[in-house]
Amino acid sequence: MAPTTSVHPGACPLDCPDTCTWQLTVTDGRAVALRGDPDHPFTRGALCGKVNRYLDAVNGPDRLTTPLLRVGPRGAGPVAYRPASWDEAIERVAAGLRAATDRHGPESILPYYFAGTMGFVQGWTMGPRLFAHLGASRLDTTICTAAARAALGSLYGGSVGFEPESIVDARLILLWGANPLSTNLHHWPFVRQAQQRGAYVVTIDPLRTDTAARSDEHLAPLPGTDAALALGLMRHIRDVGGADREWLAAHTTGWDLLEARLDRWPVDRAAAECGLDPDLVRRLGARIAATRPTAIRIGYGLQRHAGAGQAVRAIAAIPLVTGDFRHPGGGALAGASGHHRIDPARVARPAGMPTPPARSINMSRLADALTGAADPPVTALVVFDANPAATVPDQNRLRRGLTRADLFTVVLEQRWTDTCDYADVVLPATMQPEHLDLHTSYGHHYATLNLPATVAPGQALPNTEIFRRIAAALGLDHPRLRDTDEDLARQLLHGSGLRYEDLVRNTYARATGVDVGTAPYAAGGFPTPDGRARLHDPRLAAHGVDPLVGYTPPAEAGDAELARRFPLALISPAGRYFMNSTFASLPWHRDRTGPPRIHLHPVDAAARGLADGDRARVRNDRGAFLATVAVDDATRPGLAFTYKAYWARLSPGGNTVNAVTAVRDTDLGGGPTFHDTRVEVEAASAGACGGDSRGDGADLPR
Ligand SMILES: Nc1nc2c(c(=O)[nH]1)N[C@H]1C(S)=C(S)[C@@H](COP(=O)(O)OP(=O)(O)OC[C@H]3O[C@@H](n4cnc5c(=O)[nH]c(N)nc54)[C@H](O)[C@@H]3O)O[C@H]1N2
Ligand SMILES: Nc1nc2c(c(=O)[nH]1)N[C@H]1C(S)=C(S)[C@@H](COP(=O)(O)OP(=O)(O)OC[C@H]3O[C@@H](n4cnc5c(=O)[nH]c(N)nc54)[C@H](O)[C@@H]3O)O[C@H]1N2
Ligand SMILES: [Mo]
Repeated sequence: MAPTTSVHPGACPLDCPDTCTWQLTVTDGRAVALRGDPDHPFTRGALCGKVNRYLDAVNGPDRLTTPLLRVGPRGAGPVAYRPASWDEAIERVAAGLRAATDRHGPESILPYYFAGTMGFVQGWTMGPRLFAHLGASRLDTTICTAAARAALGSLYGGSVGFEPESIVDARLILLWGANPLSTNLHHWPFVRQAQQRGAYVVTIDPLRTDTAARSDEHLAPLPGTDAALALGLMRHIRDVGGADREWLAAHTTGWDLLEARLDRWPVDRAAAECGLDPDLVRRLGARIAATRPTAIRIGYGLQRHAGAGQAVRAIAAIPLVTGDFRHPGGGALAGASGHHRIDPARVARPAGMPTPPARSINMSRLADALTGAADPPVTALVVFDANPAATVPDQNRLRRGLTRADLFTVVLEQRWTDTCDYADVVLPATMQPEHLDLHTSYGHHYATLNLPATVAPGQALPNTEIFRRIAAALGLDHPRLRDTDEDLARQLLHGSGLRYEDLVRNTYARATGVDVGTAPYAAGGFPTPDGRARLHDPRLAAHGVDPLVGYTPPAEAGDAELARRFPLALISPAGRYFMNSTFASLPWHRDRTGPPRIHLHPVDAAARGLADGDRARVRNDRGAFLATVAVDDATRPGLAFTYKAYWARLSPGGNTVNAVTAVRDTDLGGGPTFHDTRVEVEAASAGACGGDSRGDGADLPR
């Protein structure tokens, strides 16, 4: 019989601002080819390198295909598990959750989830809905954008900014703490188009990334000092007459106070704080003052520091001072999610479904929550769409929590990960070609519907179906716990102006009230109660934060005392071929990325007698990880870097960079401070890692 082939449009589910629309070719039920949809207005066809190989993940021999119950010791890998039927596995989960509730109440259950899929159906609706109804602890989802969300919520009234496609009209573009060539690839052609029309592009990043190398200018401040730089720039802009006083008066509050503060931030002070030549700061300030429109694309890298909240506020204040929001292509953008009118929280806790009050637990503090700080203790953990054993800070302490004898852990996963090593029950989950989902985007203004196109391998089920079965096994009979995936998608779209039927027909649609190429805040109208942007926000005092835009210095990176013992600041930004820890086990992606490396400036490598290719131990008081030395002048003396999100079980010594990162909150939002870390690096003696080191993952299929 001739093979049958069909093409199915869908959405890339990964945690990336781009949310590509793709076209999946299915032959005889198997996903065989994937390409970008060339007609999508923002993502325009090409997928990124890592997602070109997404089908390696879908069709991989390591897909989980049956529920697994632990019968051996934790940490021993898949050999410690036996296959089970769904009925037996779900019964086991229900029994574990009941036991936790009987002993310490429902708040002893913690769901832990993030953006393994950005789809709201499989991600942030049915799972949170079930746990909210149970009265389990709520998860404060801080691990990624909490500081920016809080900062922008204060300053602009929400995660809003310039219309992403309008950046083609900018005459000056600042890429600030962002590396779009690795992490926001589909915005880059718009930046290039602006550059070809004569825009001047400046990257502000402690590292000379590919993005920095392709910019017209690169400023490399010390990590965690961006707010000081922003204050120095605003001071110079003001001094050369670049403040748009009319616009400031009409559409902001607090300019008088900020202007007084700028008096105390001469460029020389700001530049000294940032480790920059003051003339470079003055030159950039003068350029901003003279160039309309200026677009500032704020990335997430600068957010992973103790002073992240003030950093985002201060940077996002610059276009308020210059009046840039008057113009298409002017303003700042750290995330576009606030423009979308689809709210998963509303669907997670639907009207009419009882949800007992419950405490919140900050996900970035998971190591704390599992090692005694929580009362009642967390005794049942249900993980989905995340791999916390690799991705949260203070890995050694986290691991002590995950191996607690009285902790019952369930992991819903597509493949065996670091976190599965600690599970009592592992449940096989579907991937994007196999389930329904609905996506917005944090980098553009389109929503995308993804319909199932293939059948899942073995017995894998969508998260939603797993939660429906858990609810039934717990005897919960609220009808909202039986909603189908299509019901959930329709509920998400309710009130958004988009119709499910239209998305079934057209896959994607513009999902916000903002037109392409327009300036949504030209005449103010920010989503604050009075429509004004808040340079001064009295509500912040209650959180112990300066109500006025200002500077919070870094915690470890700027600590001279600590620097005596741990002389190198360490940052761990995104690599190109992994997506957080997703793909980190796949052969093609691993080969492209190489082993964990510690990149050292030639001066720092020489001072330690380290050369390219040497095995090194990177350590501080919290732990250590092993890495191969890469001597690299893309960084500056005193600053080391490594890429985030290798798997621990596949890393030499069994630890990742998160063995040295700290549990510590950003000044606003309770976010993590991954990039605000100090370490020492030394030649590694064989096997010396200092953590609870485990195998090299030899039992994983390769
Ligand atoms: N290929 C790929 N793409 C991804 C991801 C991935 O893992 N791989 N992750 C996704 C996720 S979850 C996110 S949140 C985004 C993150 O994407 P980005 O916003 O690009 O964030 P990072 O890669 O953490 O950091 C960006 C840059 O900030 C710099 N940086 C670090 N500290 C500072 C600082 O103090 N000041 C300044 N000015 N710059 C600093 C880093 O050197 C880095 O080059 O990307 C998403 N896209
Ligand atoms: N040192 C350091 N650490 C960091 C960062 C850093 O910059 N430096 N960045 C942080 C950031 S920005 C983020 S966002 C976090 C991300 O950290 P995590 O939220 O842990 O994200 P991933 O590592 O990508 O893990 C997602 C998992 O979800 C699974 N998954 C995907 N889709 C589904 C599904 O439909 N169902 C189920 N059940 N599972 C699914 C994937 O297989 C994958 O294993 O990491 C943080 N960790
Ligand atoms: Mo993230």
